[in-house]
Amino acid sequence: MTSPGASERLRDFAESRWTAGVIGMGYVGLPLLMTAVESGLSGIGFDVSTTRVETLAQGVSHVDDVPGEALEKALADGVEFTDDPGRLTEADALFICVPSPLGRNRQPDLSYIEAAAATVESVVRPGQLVVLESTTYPGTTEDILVPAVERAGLAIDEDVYVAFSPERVSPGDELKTAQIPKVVGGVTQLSGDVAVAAYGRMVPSVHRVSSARVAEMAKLLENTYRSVNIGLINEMAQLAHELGIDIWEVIEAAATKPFGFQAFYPGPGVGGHCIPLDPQFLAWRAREANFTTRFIDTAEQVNTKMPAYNVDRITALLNERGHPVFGTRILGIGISYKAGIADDRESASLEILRELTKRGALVSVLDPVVGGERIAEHGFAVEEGETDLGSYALAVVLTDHPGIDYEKVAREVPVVYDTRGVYRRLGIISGSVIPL
Ligand code: SAJ
Repeated sequence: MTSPGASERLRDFAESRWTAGVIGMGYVGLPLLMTAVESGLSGIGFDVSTTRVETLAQGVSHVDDVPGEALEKALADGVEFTDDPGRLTEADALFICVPSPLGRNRQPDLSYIEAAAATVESVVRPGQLVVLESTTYPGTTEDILVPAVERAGLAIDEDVYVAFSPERVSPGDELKTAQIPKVVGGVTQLSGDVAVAAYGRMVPSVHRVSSARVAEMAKLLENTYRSVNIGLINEMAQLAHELGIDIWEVIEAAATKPFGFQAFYPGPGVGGHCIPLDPQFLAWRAREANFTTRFIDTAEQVNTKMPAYNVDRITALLNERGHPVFGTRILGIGISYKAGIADDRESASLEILRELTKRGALVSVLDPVVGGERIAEHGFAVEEGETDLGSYALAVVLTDHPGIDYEKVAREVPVVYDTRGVYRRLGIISGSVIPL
């Protein structure tokens, strides 16, 4: 099969109804596939999990940001889900949206990206665009994806086009993929042109950068910016406590500055599958270049110690009231890693409650978003919140889900340690509430 000319392919991606093949049906890939289909393109969703594929084909979404009705409509519009990699030859563009976690010793684990590259190598054909979206260190697209397509006997720009475009999904955020500008960088100028044409059909604007490496680094800067600023405010919160100052009031005051300040908030620690992990990709790559990323490392140290700091604050609050941790009933409010979603991966809340349990506390959890089944899976007693909460010596707000009766908690539990500033934000005044 000879590859159509580059200008013809550019026009195809810019104007025709082409097929998007998304590899990885997770919290990034499924919304991207939905965006492609909602933009009028055809879509094939591939995942190695047959169960996940079958469930999606039945119109059942496992991704909070993709409601069942959106999936049903996409199915009616012809979207297909498959665990057969061979189907990907039908796609004109392949988007790789697989996990990029940290492995042992917090080293980047590229095994999912390498497996996806192997799949691409087995199916890639002339005329295809191949894009990596998974967050990774600068150079991954050139180091892993380009050799894969070349081993398939195809040449960059003559046969296939290869680029990187970082995912920007913020789970639970009202902004959806179709509304978020995309950064796109090709491994060559022409590959970049083709990728820009393809994404231009799906997102409101495309910010073109000169290479895949720039695009890879831009994503890491975005998330390192968050990690470092969260680390800063977590440290400032500890200092403010030592000085007897309410950090929440300080942040509220600083945030009145209409320029040059973005509020970040202290908390139980940093969870999720991005902020705790992504900066480590940059730190790891920097070490390979004999470069020390002091800010990333310091933020990592502060953020990973926040759970222990909060356990110590809780222990002190109990001690001041004559309660040992051992044998004392504690109510943990919220175990997902951030408000409004059910995802508890890397959740600092869980780390805090596990440590309190290890010290002998009798911990129950109230988290209507995550739900009783998952709470029980973690080994905690489930608190529904309807009964009187007076049997708890202390409650700790770890995830400030909306819809929880925080006033009831403050009325019935003698001490409420608030790591999220939710009582201040809701304007609930109570003598039993102690902010982080
Ligand atoms: N957190 C704080 N204080 C803050 C902000 C966040 O303690 O001021 C904590 C959160 O509770 C959470 C963690 O940090 O445990 C991460 O928070 P996050 O708001 O960054 O949430 P993520 O990881 O789900 O989403 C982020 C995206 N967030 C935003 O841009 C608002 C973005 O960085 C990425 O698009 C996304 O990760 C990703 O997939 O990389």
